[in-house]
Amino acid sequence: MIYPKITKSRMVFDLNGIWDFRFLEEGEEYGGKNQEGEEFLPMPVPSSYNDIYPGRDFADHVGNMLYTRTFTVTGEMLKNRLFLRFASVTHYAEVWLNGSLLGEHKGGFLPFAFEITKAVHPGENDLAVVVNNIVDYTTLPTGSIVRRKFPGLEDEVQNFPHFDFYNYSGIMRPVCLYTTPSAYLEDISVYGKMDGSFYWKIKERGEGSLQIRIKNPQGQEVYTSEKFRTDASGVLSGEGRVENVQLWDCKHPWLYQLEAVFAGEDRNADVCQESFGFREVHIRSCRLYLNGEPVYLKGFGKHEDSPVRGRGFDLVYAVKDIALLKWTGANSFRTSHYPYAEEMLQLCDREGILLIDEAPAVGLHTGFSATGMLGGTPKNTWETLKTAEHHREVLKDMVERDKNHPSVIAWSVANEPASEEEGAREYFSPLVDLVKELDPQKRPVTIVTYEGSSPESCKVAELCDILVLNRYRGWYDTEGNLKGAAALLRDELERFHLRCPDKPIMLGEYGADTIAGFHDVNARLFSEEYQAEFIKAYGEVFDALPYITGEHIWNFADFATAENIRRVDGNKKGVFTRDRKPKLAAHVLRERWKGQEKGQNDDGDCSIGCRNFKHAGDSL
Ligand code: GCB
Repeated sequence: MIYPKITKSRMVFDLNGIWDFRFLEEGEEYGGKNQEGEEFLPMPVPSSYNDIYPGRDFADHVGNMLYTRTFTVTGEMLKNRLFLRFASVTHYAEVWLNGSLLGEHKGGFLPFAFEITKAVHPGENDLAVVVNNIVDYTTLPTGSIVRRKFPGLEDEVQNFPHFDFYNYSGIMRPVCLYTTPSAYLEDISVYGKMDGSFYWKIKERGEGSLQIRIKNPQGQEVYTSEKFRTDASGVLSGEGRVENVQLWDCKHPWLYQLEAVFAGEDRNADVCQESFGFREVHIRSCRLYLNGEPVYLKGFGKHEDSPVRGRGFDLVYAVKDIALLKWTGANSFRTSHYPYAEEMLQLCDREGILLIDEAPAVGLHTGFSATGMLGGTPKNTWETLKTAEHHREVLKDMVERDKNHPSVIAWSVANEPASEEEGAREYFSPLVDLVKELDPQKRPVTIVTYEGSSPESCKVAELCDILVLNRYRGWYDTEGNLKGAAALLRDELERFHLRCPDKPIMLGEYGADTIAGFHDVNARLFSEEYQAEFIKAYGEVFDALPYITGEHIWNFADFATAENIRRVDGNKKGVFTRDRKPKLAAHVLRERWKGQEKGQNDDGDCSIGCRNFKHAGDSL
């Protein structure tokens, strides 16, 4: 899917702003028409709707809500094809245009578009979106609906998310209209290798001729061709090579641009540009390599989360987060637990940040307790869940959307599923194969696993190219005893290494809830000192084990969760507070990560080979 950008042939019109908003009652159908006397509230788009107005009933509404607005179409716009695009609507959208149903979309974190050329007229047009925020055993992420009875009261419907982040919803990412000529480019796929060779594929609609141009990071044209192959399904492809290639890495994230010019029979050419990098990701002998150099991943699990806007996309927070990430000396993060906004990935391409791009598949575990926490033993998860088909769809859409980003160095198919249960391998094996088949670059694929899935019980380790483990020794168990926690951690990592001696292993999550400003000389639970000591204790284990290829701390910043007695005003495992102020741990990490940088490279290269792999090599 091509990101909407103004080009020589395309216009883009922003539909962000204040929309009209109201809840639909249980059982109320929208039907394409506003009713007399309906009252609407102003609602900013993009944003999560939840925290905009006071009231628990408001924030925790379960079911449908209605967003409406009008927009004007000009005669000039209708000389082209016109599309309506949503970057995400969480979790389900039914889109109505001028009283008729245009289409629907399931899945809250990936874009979708409809051609509306024939459905609009010059002048004002009515747009309405019915949004549903229910999570259950058919959605990703998952959840459960519970109807509770209270004496003397009406039944109450509650929706329990099976995940530890607030179920923010609404139109949370930008909405726009864009135009294309009648014959147009539908998708561009492109990547480059270290030797300067590059490969592209284009899906187009309509007959026409194609020209490909490549510009180097300095804007000079370095390649042009009109030659291509056409396969049976009409996909055009080709390859080429540029001389003196400037590789993409964390220190020098050089971006090239492919320009495709597709001229239809009316000679009205569609022109689109796509950024890409020349870089290679490999795994060899339990190490991850970027452009042939071992890379150690330093960073965080994150969330798209900030005060007031919830999960609503916010460029200010996106840029600030990358700045803070770099300030700590981090080089990477995981888009836990859903694909992030496209603009964030573009920023990471530009800033040289490495990403593990995660599907919104969290909560695939029937042992979740009503508070959304992993509280029980999973039972028949893989017979109970009805997510397999939707999981395929979101993986397809995620790879389709994000394939060209050089910052994406690996895919995560799911977070903390019941991977120790019978049926897990059968569920995941076709999904991992699907990602590999769809990804033109064949990047590493992982399934992020939790403590219940041990080296002895995990059913999916062999499916993963890299083992990404979430561990909370010293927090959810062995709490307060960091020596014991470190010993348990090390023992488990050794057992995983014995089982999969050739696979790199990294910690995808480890962390401790920490109340900013809460101090204790004895490093007690919840104090800033405990979080700092926790990070140091884990760091010592990693440094002693050569096959450890990365450390992602949970979490970059404090974030909102569903209310429950294990959370005080949200999840406080942030190294930064929710408003991005550093806790003590931020300084500790900065010292650790920036220190490694100095030890390794005098010129301050934080990207590659941050850990000393000399001894690691000896032991392999
Ligand atoms: C996990 C989950 C993450 C939670 C975290 C926690 O294992 O992957 O979503 O927020 O633990 O803080 O408990």
